[in-house]
Amino acid sequence: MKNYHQDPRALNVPRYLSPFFESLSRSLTDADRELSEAYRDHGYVVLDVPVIDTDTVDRVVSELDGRYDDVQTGHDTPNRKLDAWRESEAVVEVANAPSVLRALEVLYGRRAFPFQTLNFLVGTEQGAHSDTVHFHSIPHRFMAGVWVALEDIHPDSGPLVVYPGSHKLPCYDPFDLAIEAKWEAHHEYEAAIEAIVGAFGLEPRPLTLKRGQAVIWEANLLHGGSMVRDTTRTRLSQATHYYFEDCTYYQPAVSEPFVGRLSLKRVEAVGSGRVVPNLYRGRPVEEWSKGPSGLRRMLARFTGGGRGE
Ligand SMILES: O=C(O)CCC(=O)C(=O)O
Repeated sequence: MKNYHQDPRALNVPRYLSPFFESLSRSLTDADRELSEAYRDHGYVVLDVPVIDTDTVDRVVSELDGRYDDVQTGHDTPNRKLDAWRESEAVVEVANAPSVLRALEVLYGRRAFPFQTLNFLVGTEQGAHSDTVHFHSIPHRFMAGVWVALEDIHPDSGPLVVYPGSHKLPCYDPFDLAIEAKWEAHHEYEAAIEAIVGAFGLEPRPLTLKRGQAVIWEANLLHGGSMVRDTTRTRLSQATHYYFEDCTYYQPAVSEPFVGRLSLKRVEAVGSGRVVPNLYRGRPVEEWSKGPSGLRRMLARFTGGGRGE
């Protein structure tokens, strides 16, 4: 017999979202319950204490000096580095900061692990988006972003912005937005989200964090980079994306789940490089795809021929 009131794993739903949150949160400290309620209500929480010590922050900055390689909108010098964790031990330490991993486990009731890092030298001016279009999970919402300030963020440097409460919107995927499920459609995705932000009158909130502070955002929280008003300023920061154990990890931007086209993600844990298996009901997804494909099975059901497949 399941104990919904005591076991956060009795449902495949993150603890902060559980219908049984009241009873599940009785085992939490007051501070952890408040953290969970703020996350549930606003879609993000700022961890007030510096979660990363000064020495580690300095090491990230020096280890990445001169090693940025991508160019972000509006800039002509390299200013972004994807998966620097493969080259920098300090980046791994930031991604695996014990206070962040602990907060994620409190919020979700499952163990989290980082699977991607992005280091920024300057503001990104990235359009508002929800991470659920890039990385989602089955069960849904077991994904979170954490952004750490590696210097005091100046208001003119293009701070990260969040749209409080926007995580309560549907998790829009390309099909919902009537755009093609391909990476090249990203500009159309951003245009659709911009129109939705306007329709609901959602207001961006800039986060001018202090060095070593971190914000955790919910998978579906709209966020982006604000305008860089002073282009001489850096905006040193690290965004790390986290998944949770025992899920299937997929990329909605290039998936058509209803017709069985699920673009699974090959997920490696930052630091160990361990490949984390895509699990569905505790079994590797590959085992489920043996036999008739999801699509054939589904069509068979619709045409009444599902039995005996
Ligand atoms: O740092 C920013 O400006 C945006 C980061 C972001 O959107 C992300 O990492 O998902």
